[in-house]
Amino acid sequence: MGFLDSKKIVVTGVASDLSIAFGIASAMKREGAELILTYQNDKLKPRVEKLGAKIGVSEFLPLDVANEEEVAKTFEEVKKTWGGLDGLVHAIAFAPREAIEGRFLDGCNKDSFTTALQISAYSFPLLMRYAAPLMQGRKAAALAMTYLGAVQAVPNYNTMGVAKAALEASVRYLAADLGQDGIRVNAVSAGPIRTLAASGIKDFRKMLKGFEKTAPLRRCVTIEEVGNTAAFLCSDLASGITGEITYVDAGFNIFSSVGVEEDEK
Ligand code: NAD
Ligand code: 0WE
Repeated sequence: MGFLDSKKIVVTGVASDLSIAFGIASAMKREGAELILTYQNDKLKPRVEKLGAKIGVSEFLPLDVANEEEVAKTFEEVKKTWGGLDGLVHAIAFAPREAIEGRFLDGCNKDSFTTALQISAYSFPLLMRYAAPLMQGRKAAALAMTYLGAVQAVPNYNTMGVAKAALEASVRYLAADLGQDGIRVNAVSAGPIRTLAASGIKDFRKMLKGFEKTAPLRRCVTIEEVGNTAAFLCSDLASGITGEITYVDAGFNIFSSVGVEEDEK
């Protein structure tokens, strides 16, 4: 049937039908995976259950990465349900508003920096501490979502860029550490997509317009495209790939802005 037949995968980060995680879950389901979707809190629970039902998923667990006890409990439940785990998708990010707008130093304080790094970066190795024991001896794979702001200074992305840099380094250290257990660890770096996390970000529409002008494919990417690449990276088709950051961004990252006129930027 599909290239993820009989794979058991936990997908975090679904909040709406625009969520990148929803694109990933849809692609994975289409390719034959069995999924558990996690939801951040009780407010999101009914929404995530409804979205799951749309794509034929009926298993859900609570997961707030700020609550380490809950993380432990949730992976206990995964173990009870499946006995093991073939895949984990991390599609979680949060920084206080002040940390992702305006001048970098104005929004970068100990609290905002700590929160951004805790929720958006530390949470990946945290989840892997509980997931890895369930992934032993079964060609498992983990995947995180990142953004260009990790490696280039993108206006306004600010402290989130620092967090994504830590997340990308975590991908490499996890890959180095877990390779001996047959566990692969990768990330997808997506181009800008209008999701809940992007809504309300100042000048996001302008950014999308500029992106469409510059990207080799002259358009934005979709959650379906990100989903297909994520599904591939978690499948045995990608058995030789680990520690890698794969760009799904219509080629945007290959360009430098040197020579771009001020009013075209
Ligand atoms: P989204 O708002 O749909 O998803 C963000 C998710 O993070 C939500 O489901 C939310 O519940 C979850 N989350 C936040 N804090 C959490 C916590 N404490 N515990 C558990 N879950 C928590 O937005 P999205 O754009 O789909 O974001 C998913 C991932 O993709 C993020 O890592 C984001 O940085 C990344 N990304 C987004 C874009 C973009 O332009 N939208 C581009 C590249 C990468
Ligand atoms: O990773 C992200 C955004 C993640 C995010 C979004 C929010 C909005 C609501 C993290 N924290 C919060 N906190 C909130 O209070 N992206 C890759 C999307 C994004 O965000 C930007 C971008 C892009 C692209 C912010 C500034 C500039 C570009």
